[in-house]
Amino acid sequence: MTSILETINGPEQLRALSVPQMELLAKEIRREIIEKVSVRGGHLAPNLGVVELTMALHYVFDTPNDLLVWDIGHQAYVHKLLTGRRERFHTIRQFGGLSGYLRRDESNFDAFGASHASTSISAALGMAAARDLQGEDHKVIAIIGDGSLTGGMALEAINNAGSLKKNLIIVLNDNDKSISDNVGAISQYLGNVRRMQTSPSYQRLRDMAKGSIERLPVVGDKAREAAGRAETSFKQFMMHSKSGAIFEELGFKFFGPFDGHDIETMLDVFENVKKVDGPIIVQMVTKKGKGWEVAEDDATKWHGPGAYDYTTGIIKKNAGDPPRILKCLPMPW
Ligand SMILES: Cc1ncc(C[n+]2csc(CCOP(=O)(O)OP(=O)(O)O)c2C)c(N)n1
Repeated sequence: MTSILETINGPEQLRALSVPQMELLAKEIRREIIEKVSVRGGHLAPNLGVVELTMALHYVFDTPNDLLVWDIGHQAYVHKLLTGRRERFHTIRQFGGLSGYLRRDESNFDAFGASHASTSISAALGMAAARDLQGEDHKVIAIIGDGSLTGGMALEAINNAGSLKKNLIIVLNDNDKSISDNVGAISQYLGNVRRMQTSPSYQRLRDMAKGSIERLPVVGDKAREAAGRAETSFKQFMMHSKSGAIFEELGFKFFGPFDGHDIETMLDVFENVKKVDGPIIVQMVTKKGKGWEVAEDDATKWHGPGAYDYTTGIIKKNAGDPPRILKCLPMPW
C-alpha cells in the first residue's frame, strides 16, 4: 500500500490532507528519519521534535514564496522530506548527496543556508527589509531553538527587529534543550513564561479575530462548520496564551506557549498570526526526540548520533564504510 509520504512531492500535496491524515504522515516521517539516519548518523532528536511544527508551517504559509528561515538547519530533515527531496533523503550527509543542513543551491525552499547557530533572526530581518524595499508582501518566518536564542547574534537581531517594526514572524522552537541542558537567565525566563498570564497582544489578537469570525458570511453546512471550528480554536488560543513580557517590552507581540505537537492548534495559531502586523514571536513547546522512546529519554545522546541500529536503539562503535569523499579525492601520492 502506498504511504502518504510517498504521495508528497511538495507542500501542495500536504495542503490537501486532513488533520488525521497529517497525523498519520507525522508517524511515517518519523519512521523514515529514524531508519535513514541510522545508516550514517545525523541530527536525529532535533528533527523528531519538529515533525508537526514543520508540517504546520508548510501547510499554512505559502512556501517557497513565503520564506522559512531555519536557524542552523540541523533540524530541517522534515522540511527536506516535504519539499521534493524525499527520494534523495537516503543520501543525506554523503558526498554528492543531500546536505545535512540547508543550501540555497539545493532547493528554492531553502531560503537561507547556515549551520552556525543564532543566525536566523538576522537573516530573516534582512529578507523582510529587502521585501519592503521591493514593495513585496510575502511572509518571512524565522524558526529558532531556545538554545540558539541565547546566542549573541540572535539577541542583536532581537534588538534590531523590535525597533524596526517590520512584519516578521519568529517561531521559537522551545524544547528546553540545546545540545545538552540549557543554562542561563533566558532559559530560566522561558521556563517562567510557560507559567505566566495572558498578554495584551493576545487580547488584541483575540478581539481582532473574534470580530473577523463574526463577519464571516456563513453559507451552507461546510462554512458553518468551519466558522464553528474557528471559534473553538480561538477559545483554545485564548486559554493557552501567556505573556512573554520581556519580548513585549522590546517591541514584539508574543503568543504562546502552544503545544508544538498538536497540528490542529498550530494550524489555527499560524493562520491567526499571519494576520498580525509587526514583529511577532510565537512560542511552540516541543519535545526533542519525540516519538522514539530512546531519543526522548536521552535527547543529548541522540542529538547527533553516529550510525545506529534502530531495531535495538544501540549506537554503533564503527560508523560503517569510510565517507565516500575519501574514495573520490585525488590522493597526494
Ligand atoms: C555558532 C555555533 N555554535 C555552536 C553550534 C553547535 N550546535 C549545533 S546544534 C546546537 C544546539 C542548538 O540548540 P537549539 O537551538 O535549542 O536547537 P535544538 O537542537 O534543541 O532543536 C548547537 C549549539 C553551532 N551550530 N553554531
